[in-house]
Amino acid sequence: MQHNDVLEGCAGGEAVESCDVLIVGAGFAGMYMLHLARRLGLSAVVVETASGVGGTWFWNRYPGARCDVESMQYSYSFSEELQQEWHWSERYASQPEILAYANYVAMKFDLLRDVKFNTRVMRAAFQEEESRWLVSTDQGTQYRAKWCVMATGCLSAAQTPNILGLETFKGGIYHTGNWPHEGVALSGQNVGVIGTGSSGIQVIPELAKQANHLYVFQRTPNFSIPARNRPMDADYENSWKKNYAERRALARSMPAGILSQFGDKSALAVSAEERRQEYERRWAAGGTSFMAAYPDLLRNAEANDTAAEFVREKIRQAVQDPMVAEPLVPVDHPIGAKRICADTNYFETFNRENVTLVDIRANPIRDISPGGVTAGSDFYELDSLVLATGFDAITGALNKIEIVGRQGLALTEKWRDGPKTFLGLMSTGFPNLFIVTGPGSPSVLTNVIVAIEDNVKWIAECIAYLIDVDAEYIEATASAEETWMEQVRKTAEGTLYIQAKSWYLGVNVPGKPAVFMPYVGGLPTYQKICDDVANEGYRGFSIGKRPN
Ligand code: N01
Repeated sequence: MQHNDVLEGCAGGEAVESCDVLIVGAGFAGMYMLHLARRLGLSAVVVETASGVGGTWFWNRYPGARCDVESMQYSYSFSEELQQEWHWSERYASQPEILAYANYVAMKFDLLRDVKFNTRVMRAAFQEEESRWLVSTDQGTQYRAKWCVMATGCLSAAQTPNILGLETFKGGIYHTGNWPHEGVALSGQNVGVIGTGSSGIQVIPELAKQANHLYVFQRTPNFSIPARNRPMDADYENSWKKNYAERRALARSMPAGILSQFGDKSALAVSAEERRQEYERRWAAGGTSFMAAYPDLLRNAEANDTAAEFVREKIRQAVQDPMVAEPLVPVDHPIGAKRICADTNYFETFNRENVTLVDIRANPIRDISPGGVTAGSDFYELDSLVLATGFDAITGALNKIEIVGRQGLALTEKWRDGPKTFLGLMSTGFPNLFIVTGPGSPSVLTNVIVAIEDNVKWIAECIAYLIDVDAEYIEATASAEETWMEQVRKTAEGTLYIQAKSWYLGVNVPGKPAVFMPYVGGLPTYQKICDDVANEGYRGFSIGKRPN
């Protein structure tokens, strides 16, 4: 095992720091990877663009930002002490509380001393002759590492829309995914919001409270379920803390890694009245487990439509003016095929006199000028513009880095027609480069902290194995990768997910290949496959002393 955490004089006149594991990103994945790498006795360095830990929760500071997985579950499970001592104040944690948690974890496990903040990784190139990754940053620093772990996150590359004249707008432009840390004073202003996905649906009710007038530019209406957020109930918290190990294990046995009550009958096998009662019960309970009512909601269009129709009716009831309600009713995709949203008073916000819905599907934005937005034949004078326009998801953050594998192969080139990985963990041609929750893993369809923990643990155990057998490299074989991608594709084809123009498919980014990226077979199935692969001596990977 190596412990050469020292500066060496090196190539190009730059100092090169050597370490065993170079980790890109200090979000929940990078922090846990650092913790486990240290436990293996390895030297590890995390390189992070931001000035603090937390990843997506560092950047997404818009008003109303909140997790839609319950706080008792959206947290690390690896430390019993941690999960006992941390107190969540609400059913669903707000962004500031999640960021405080991330900072607490960093302090508790003494992580900060190995994180290089305010540093962006620009390039990572595999050095075949020595089986090392040479990683360069925008600060001129370089790292040579045996293993490189991309903990870059699935929703971390904010996507700015290409709208004519956007750059000419003279007011403030704020992206929800990159919200100013000092906050933004919007009170008394006329504010426009473009985008009505999860971020838009959370920020809009908050902005409506501040703005003089809020204009919501909506291209596609979305399904949303009331979150029914509330202060943490002490008995509920205690019941979790008493049974954490058991409940975490149970959660891991569920498709999304979230402990939910799953219906076991088809939505079509029960009477309309029974179904309505079940939907009412889940609507009243709040949250995204609405979709767990029946197992065929994302497999059978007719079953799906029963749930979709229920929510459509709820929207019509919530919005007083039918002329406003109708464009808010989603009709172009099955419910849940785009990530279902959880809200607090979203639809009710359109009853406010200071909120106007602008249907840009009917009246597309023509351009943005210094004073505002023109949609159809109407001009909307604005002081500020909020872009809730989402992310170049799953592959965006990876593709921003120039990653060069064997024989000069660029990852962007290899993924030109869509990402290719084995298990989302490694891509052929890129030995010793691990990806946490990469394309081809269930990641974004799960409680991502569970997915992260499982992937990171798998990677750490894999590295321990490689050290044990004195291997120089590990690389996914081309045939294993091909078979896995076929399995990812086929699994998605059996569902309604592929019927929505979603970021799961990449179609929200102009020019991005339309490939359904997540594995929809569920976390337990995926984890069993990952475990089997490891237990069978890393079947599907070639392991060797030196690359050819
Ligand atoms: O992004 P989105 P998001 N002109 O891609 C619109 C997670 N998350 O940041 O649908 C006009 O979902 C776009 O319109 P359309 C969660 O996984 C979680 O909201 O393409 N409009 C859409 O309305 C989520 O799914 C939480 O027609 C344009 C919106 O912008 C994921 O992050 C909170 C446009 C983008 O919606 C992404 O959510 C927040 C254009 N040129 C986020 N370009 C919670 O845990 C885009 N749009 C609760």
